[in-house]
Amino acid sequence: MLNESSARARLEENGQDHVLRFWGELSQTDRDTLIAQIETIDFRLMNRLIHQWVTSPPPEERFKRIDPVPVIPQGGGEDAQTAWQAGEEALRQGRVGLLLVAGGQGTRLGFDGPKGAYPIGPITGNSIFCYHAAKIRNLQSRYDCVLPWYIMVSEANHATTKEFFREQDYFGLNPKDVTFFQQRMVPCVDEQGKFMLEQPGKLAMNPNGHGGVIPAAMDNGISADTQNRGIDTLSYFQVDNWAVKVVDPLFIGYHVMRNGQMSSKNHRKRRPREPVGVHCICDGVYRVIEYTVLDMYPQLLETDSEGNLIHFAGNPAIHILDVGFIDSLNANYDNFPWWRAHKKIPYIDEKGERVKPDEPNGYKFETFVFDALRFITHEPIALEIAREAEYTPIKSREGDNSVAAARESMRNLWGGWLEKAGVPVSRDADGKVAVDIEISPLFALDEQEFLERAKGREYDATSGLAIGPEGDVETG
Ligand code: UD2
Repeated sequence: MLNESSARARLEENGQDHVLRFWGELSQTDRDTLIAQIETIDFRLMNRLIHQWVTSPPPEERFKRIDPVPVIPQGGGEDAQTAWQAGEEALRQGRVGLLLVAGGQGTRLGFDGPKGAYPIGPITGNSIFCYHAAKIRNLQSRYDCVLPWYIMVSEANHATTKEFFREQDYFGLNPKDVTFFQQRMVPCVDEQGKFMLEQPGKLAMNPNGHGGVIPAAMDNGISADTQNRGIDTLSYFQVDNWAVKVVDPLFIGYHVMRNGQMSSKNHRKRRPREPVGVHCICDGVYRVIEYTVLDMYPQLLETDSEGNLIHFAGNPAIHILDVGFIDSLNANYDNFPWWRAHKKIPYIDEKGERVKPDEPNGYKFETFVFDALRFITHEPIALEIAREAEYTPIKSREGDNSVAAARESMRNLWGGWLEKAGVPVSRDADGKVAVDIEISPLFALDEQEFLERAKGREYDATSGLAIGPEGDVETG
């Protein structure tokens, strides 16, 4: 453990000793907190990031060629059935685990709590975590396997996320198979590359991005746990995607059949500037180009003679990671790319006053999991998905990726299943489902399962309908 003088020396050496400017006024608890924060800082990394991204002109990448990533079509190619069987076999053998990233701050949604606790079900009020868990339970019984669920959280939501699971009795999952682990934090810096104080005795820090899942999996023994359980394949998804197939046998099958290191799903972008990354091959290297920098690569916005986007492969952030590949990435994590985001960061000024800036005043540094794709050495595996059935993220209050948009998408999907089963469903003049619908993933994960299980049952979706785990009608 650092003490005051060693912490001061370390800060002085790195030109950051201003953060101790209120030391004389701090309580012992605040002093301990500050020292503990300083102890976690990788100064070599921070000096590199400040040099690369703040004090010298930020690095700029240009590519000679950007090619679309080769994509396996929706539903799979000619070998779809073989892939499906290989995926099911891997599941039955217990080779598959789940890796969820849920450490983000969810600022855009404006929800006070972990994003996964958002009551997404319009009738039942069930949370996104509850939906993910119900899918896991269904798959565990379908394949008679355990799907250990590794959930990455951050300092800000670790305790609240765990408490939410405890309160909800782990949604019926075995707590031994649910592991929360915390990602690392990195200091925010001002426009001169100086660390910032969030309080007189606390540094402003942010989670190190979802790419932080790689060192965090190592730091927290996740990699070792998977090995003990005989798991070599991790299905990766983001907490905010309500529709996600937490595990997809077809996708797993392609991954294992082709000895994948990291595989990805992608969906057809709805418009050139949709806020999702684009999967592509840049000068021979598999990359995802983030939507925030699309203007640097105008070819990614081009369409063909029929108006279709050439680079259509949007990134819903659904991957499969081989455990050995995570270990090798971690061993070379020094080479993993970092990014900066220019943000409004509240801070304590020299006089000890708290300032809430109106304009961006500093930088947050992050790593992105999709950058791991750069390190794959085998042929990339990218599978196209139907967006409506697999990608309904909730990111903001309004627009494409809002709660309202996700609910609309899901009721249209579920409404379609109901109609196939002969159930009347209210639709509006545009043909969209006009009432709230929910179907518990414990009752049916997909249309086929729904049609089988709904046989002989009477439903009516003319005024809203929630079907519970046993097929009973729930009122919320
Ligand atoms: C991400 C992708 C974007 C697109 C989109 C799909 C980035 C930079 N871009 O955009 O290309 O694929 O997702 O939905 O990711 N998280 C952590 N720790 C962190 C930061 C985030 O666990 O330090 C989690 C967060 O809880 C969420 C996910 O990562 O589950 C994505 O974070 P986001 O919503 O901030 O990413 P977004 O929408 O900018």
